[in-house]
Amino acid sequence: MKSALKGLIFDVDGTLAETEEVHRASFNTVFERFGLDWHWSKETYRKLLTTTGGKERMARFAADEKSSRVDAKLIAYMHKAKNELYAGAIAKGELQLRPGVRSLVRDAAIRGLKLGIATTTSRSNLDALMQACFSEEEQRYFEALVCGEDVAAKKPNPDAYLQGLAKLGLQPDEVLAIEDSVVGLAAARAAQIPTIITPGIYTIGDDFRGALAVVTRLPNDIDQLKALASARARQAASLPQAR
Ligand code: XBP
Ligand code: MG
Repeated sequence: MKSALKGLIFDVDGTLAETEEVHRASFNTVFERFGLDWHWSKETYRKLLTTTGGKERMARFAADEKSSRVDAKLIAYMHKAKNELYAGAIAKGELQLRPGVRSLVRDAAIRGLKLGIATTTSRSNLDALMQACFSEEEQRYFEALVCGEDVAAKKPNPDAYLQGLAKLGLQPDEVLAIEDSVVGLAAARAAQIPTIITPGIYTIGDDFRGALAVVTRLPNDIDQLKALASARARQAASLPQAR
């Protein structure tokens, strides 16, 4: 990074928390309730995750299955029902933030960095997760929230990140994106934002070429995050490591 770090933009699903198993279980319950013989195994879901957005994911599956019964109207009903189930499960406290997230967010806020969210999930899902996992004070740290409904095109399109930058009033090289997936990395990179990857249960082993760094666990504070970013930048420029 050439400029001073002034902000962080976080992805949600798979990055703040391992939410995808709750999404998947909610999708499957809804398919049963609507009388479909669909069931998404982990393997199927892993492939479907390359299509971001729950409605888009169902439309892709319907097309793959050549299912004429499933039209846009039914998809919209099922998506609403899926999100209600998801929010209910999250409100019960089924999920926790991934290691490092809370302390990194708190340290960033204390140091005056601006925080944003760029996600392809629905606003109702984000609200449910924020309320369940962050204190009211921590929720207020996030100045810019960009969700699936806010963008014309979801990730890997850069819209969510471009809107996040605009809302924070920052330039791409003043922020770091924190992501867990290849599509998320592509979206952040298309917005010219250097990206730290923390792979999740569905993305371990994926090809994250182009990321600034890939870490199994997010660092607890901004100094460690900056060290990670600059070590990798020095490596990329083939400069000697500072002693
Ligand atoms: C990951 C996604 C989302 C969720 C489902 O979002 O692809 O589509 O799986 O969300 P993120 P909706 O960018 O946070 O990784 O059903 O609300 O669309
Ligand atoms: Mg994600």
